[in-house]
Amino acid sequence: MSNAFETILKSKMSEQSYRKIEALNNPKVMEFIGSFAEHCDPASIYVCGDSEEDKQYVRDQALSQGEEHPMALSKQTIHWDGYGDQARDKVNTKFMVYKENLERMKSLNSVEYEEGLAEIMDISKGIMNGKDVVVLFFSEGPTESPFTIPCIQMTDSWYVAHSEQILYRTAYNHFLKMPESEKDHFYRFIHSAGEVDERKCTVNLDKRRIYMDTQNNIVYSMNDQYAGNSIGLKKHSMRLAINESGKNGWLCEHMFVMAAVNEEKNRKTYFCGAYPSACGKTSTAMIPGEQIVGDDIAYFRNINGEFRAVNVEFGMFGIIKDVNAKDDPLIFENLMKDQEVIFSNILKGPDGKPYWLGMGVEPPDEGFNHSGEWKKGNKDAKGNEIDIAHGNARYTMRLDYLANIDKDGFEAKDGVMVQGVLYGGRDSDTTVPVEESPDWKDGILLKAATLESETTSATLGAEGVRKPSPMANLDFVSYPLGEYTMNNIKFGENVDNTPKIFSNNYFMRGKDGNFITSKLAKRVWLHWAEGRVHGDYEACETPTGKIPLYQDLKDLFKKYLDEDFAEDTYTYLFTFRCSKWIEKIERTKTFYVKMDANTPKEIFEYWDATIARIQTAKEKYGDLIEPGKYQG
Ligand code: SPV
Ligand code: MN
Repeated sequence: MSNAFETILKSKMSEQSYRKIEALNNPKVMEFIGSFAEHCDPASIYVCGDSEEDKQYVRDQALSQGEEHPMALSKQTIHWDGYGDQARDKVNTKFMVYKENLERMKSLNSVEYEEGLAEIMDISKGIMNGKDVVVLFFSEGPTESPFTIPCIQMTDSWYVAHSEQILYRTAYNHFLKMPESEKDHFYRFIHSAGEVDERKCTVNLDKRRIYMDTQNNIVYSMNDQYAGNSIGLKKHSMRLAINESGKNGWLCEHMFVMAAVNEEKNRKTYFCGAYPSACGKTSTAMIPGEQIVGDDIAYFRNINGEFRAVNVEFGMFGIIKDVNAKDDPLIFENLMKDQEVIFSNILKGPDGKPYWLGMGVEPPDEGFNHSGEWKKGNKDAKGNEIDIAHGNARYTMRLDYLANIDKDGFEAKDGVMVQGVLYGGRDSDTTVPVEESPDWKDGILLKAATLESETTSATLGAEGVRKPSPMANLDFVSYPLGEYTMNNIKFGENVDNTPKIFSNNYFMRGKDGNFITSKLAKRVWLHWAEGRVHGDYEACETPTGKIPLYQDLKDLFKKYLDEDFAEDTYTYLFTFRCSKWIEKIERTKTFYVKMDANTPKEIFEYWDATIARIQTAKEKYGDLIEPGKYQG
């Protein structure tokens, strides 16, 4: 195949690499790689296939280029992002939007298309100068499945490449086999860490830009390394997929996928769940005794009338803070083994071992961390003492190392059939620990759209402030929120086996301000939901759904936790709080008006009707309605 980029690509690639892309016989792939080879001007380009040899080459490069460092255990490595590049940059992450769509997208962080393109092309011109670049092929979801979205990543960061090889399925062979009719459909990600210092950290953070073009399925990420900013396959791809799914009748959600295991009844029930950050998402997916399929991103498709889901990813990019032998034994144990893990932004001690916050192990007084050479008491430029590790420090690890992986679900090309969807917020005084929605639409509008998270002492600013977090997906929803909410409703209503929706709240506080139940109680709420899916339990009505009966929870607490669950604790936890609920719905209405003035009227009408129903209940039963009292 002769092509316009043959000369430049041959000048930067080995014969073997060139042959690999030539074999794909895909002009759009050539054009993508060729045009950025010209524009970003790297010294060399390596084309990475699916072989173990290629994967090893990427690992070796990450170490030899100095982006990762060895640890005492030979298969583990550590990477540090720059001191100012430790989390997602929300300000400089923008949608590039055609003029005619600007009005529709105005509540999302957007830049006019031509203006954004000119800026990003200016920033990226020659940015890879002198660098060795790698091109990789991946799949979102299992390869060669109804869920597959093929992706190409071109990056000058071997840490990014290495992370993606752990987190996603490689798909060079999938690209090789793509039929002619599908050859145009893949996502493109171009990334550069830009100029780096002697620690191999990005220097020009003021020029950090993450620009998304959902109209052409391409994302440009420049001058960053933190994986949430740099990795195309994770949150960038997610925004493209949310946009595409919205047009085509499927869904991309910020959700875990897991199986609740009922040994007594010999059954496995799949749940998906969305929780804003720090509200229990990973710990729910990892409840001891259950099985995990994925912890962050799910695609939903209607396959022959069934609601089916896949975990988009192959690994996990998990928060490492507070992972310790007591609270997260399964993850902790894997982080202590000699197997492939990339630690990021934690301390490498003089003994070559990893140390992080909340590890439950006494850390040394010196070593290397995200600030460089570190000694206890060191201060940063602002005079703040530098901790041993960053609060958003992470581990990157394959999911199938975990003993609790659901192997069948993890590999299933058609995904798993979902029977329950959980939405959980952080709420000290309004919602009950578990409540079932009367139907799907109600679940989306009252459980998913109303999700909120309260600020904690761990975040800056005032404590107890409620932040709206519809579907826990707000950072990634790439078209207007009202439309997205309607698409959620339609998807669930169009399948034959519509799952039940449940809300969760693990954070209700008692009159003394303390949490009422232990972290382990999650398992009880999950198993009540599991039982409801199969018709095992009766429930009592509230103005917003159905809650457990005391005796069933008492039995579940005994069975799963060997705890005696007191009836007055039940009554307190499951009391329906009328005024608080009305306030919550009012806050949601205000937020939707702000986010999407075109939110369909039927959504507001539904919320208003709910408020009226709660108001009537309040007049009849009082502001606080104890479980069992409400009769409609
Ligand atoms: C999240 O913030 O939701 C994450 C981590 O999963 S990041 O990759 O930064 O998005
Ligand atoms: Mn996430």
